[in-house]
Amino acid sequence: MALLSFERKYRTRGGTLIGGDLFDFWVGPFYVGFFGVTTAISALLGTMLIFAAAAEGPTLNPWLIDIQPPSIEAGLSFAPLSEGGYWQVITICAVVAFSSWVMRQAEISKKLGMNYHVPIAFAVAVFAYVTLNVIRPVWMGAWGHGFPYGIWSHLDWVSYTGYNYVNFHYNPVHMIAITFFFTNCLALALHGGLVLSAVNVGKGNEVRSPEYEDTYFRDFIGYSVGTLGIHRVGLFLALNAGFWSAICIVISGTLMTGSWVEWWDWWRAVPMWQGEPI
Ligand code: UQ2
Repeated sequence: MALLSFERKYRTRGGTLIGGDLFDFWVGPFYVGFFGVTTAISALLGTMLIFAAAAEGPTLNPWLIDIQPPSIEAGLSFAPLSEGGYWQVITICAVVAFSSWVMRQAEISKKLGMNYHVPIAFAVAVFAYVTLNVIRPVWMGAWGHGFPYGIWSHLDWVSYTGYNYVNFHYNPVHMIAITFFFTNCLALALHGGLVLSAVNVGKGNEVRSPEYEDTYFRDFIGYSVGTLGIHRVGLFLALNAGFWSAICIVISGTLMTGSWVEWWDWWRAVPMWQGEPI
């Protein structure tokens, strides 16, 4: 079906999650919907608060703007705007905007009779953000444990937080997360390379069909995961990368305090190594 006739057929009202017909319309190419409105309001308000907070700071240089959370001493209380309160309201706006965006994806999926892979995937990214700036700070008893909103300052936070646990690369869940990120790169490089090699064959040559892609990998490594399968592998790897990233930071400073290097001392305590020397 040509795109224009497809849109005439399926871009019709009905099937919303919330709000009935109220926001069930399009502005140009964009679907509005209840969650489009909540996204727009919270994203706009959050962005304006970033500008307001930045205007109170020492610089408007975009690289150097830094909006810090409240001090650790302020605990989980509401802080005055200039002492971390901006950060708190911006964080609320961000959580509402990101969650609204998830629901907007879900509503569009539902209207189109599709499954919910896209909102579920984006929800994992939102979960990673919420873990860093809500779940872990609340678990540790202070908003001051969240990361600051600034291009350079958030990098400083990552470095500082890593060194707080001596060497963050010794965190086994961090290792798992990184392994998923790297494997995800391998899978997308294989997939992107394979598809382009089959389709982008140059003028005068016949585009190869998916059987050629399967055959390439059967000839190469004796196995093809298949054209649907590679997308399942890709989504699995991507979601796990985000998920284990969230887990590796939320256990640091909560379940595991101290040093990730010394955490491995459990290995020296394994009974297997405790026998008498012969
Ligand atoms: C494949 C296939 C594709 C692909 C790729 C493969 C025809 C177009 C990349 C090969 C992938 C394999 C063997 C699995 C890789 C697994 C990991 C964990 C990296 O068979 O079907 O479709 O794009």
